[in-house]
Amino acid sequence: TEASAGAGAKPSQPSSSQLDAVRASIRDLIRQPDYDDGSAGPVLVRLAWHSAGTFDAASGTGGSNGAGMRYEAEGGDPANAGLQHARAFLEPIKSAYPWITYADLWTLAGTVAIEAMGGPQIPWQGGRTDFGTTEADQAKIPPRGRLPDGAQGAAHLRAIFGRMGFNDQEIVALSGAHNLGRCHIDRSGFEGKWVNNPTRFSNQYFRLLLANEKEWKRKTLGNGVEQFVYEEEVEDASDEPEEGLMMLPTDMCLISDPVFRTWVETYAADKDRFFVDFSAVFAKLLELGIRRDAQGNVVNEANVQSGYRS
Ligand code: ZEM
Repeated sequence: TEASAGAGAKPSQPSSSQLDAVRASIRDLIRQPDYDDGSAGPVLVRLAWHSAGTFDAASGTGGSNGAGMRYEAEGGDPANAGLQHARAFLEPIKSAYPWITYADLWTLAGTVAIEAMGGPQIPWQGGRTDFGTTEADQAKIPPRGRLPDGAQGAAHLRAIFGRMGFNDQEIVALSGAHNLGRCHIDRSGFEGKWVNNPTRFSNQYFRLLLANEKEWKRKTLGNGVEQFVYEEEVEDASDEPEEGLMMLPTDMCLISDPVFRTWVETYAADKDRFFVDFSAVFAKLLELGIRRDAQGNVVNEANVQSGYRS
């Protein structure tokens, strides 16, 4: 079918001005006064990450091709709770530019959001296809359970990210995305934001991990979930209490594990180094599961069968 081949709907090579128009439209939707902290940016970054973070290097399965989260098998995974908001934000862009695949749009939006929030430029290449409803395509939807669990520690992070092909330095750099956004009790069961300005990309997350090292206290939420919190005692002129900051157990393991910690210290001290390394590792993440030929064209089973080259 056309959907499973994925090729019929898009131009063989979108021009750079066509892609720039999509980028501009994404930038225009990031400000969302009625959504979290007034921004769609963080949840778009998380959508891009979860679309790719299912990759398994050993079997070559999972990764950013396919946009399987449009289907219940992947979209209904509790690990992806809340990402329907990110997909809904992007739906008008898909309608306006039907030639772009969802898999390309979701990954591109992550890069545009990071840049728009003050982060580094991220190299991005298109050509991903979307899974259709054929049995063969549906079988490519990765099994649940491949994304990390915030309640765990260093061994878990090495197992999950090692499976994708990332080393210790890359794990810490990627974790710096927790400069952005927040946890929602009704999505992950955790609650709160990591930094005071969660819509500004920076290395603040690493600096807070270290600066408040002795202040992070375990807290069990009403739902039984355990996280770490830092509740600064500040006299505020208003009656509004300052919202405390939080860390996941997986965030805290980055300072208790001695090797991870050296990278936290590097990135806390050197924002430029963090930006360079984050850009490289986020670009690598978005390429997981994508096979390209020497010209950068995507080579997948559908292409081979149809002789199509994107
Ligand atoms: Zn996250 N992440 N993540 N992450 N993440 C959450 C939110 C966000 C982990 C995790 O359990 C959670 C990476 C790595 C890891 C973002 C980006 C990236 C939340 C809160 C949890 C529980 C979800 C909620 O309740 O809405 C764990 C264990 C990780 C292993 C290291 C990587 C890598 C990321 C990108 C490069 C972002 C941007 C958010 C904020 C989403 C939002 O809606 O504000």
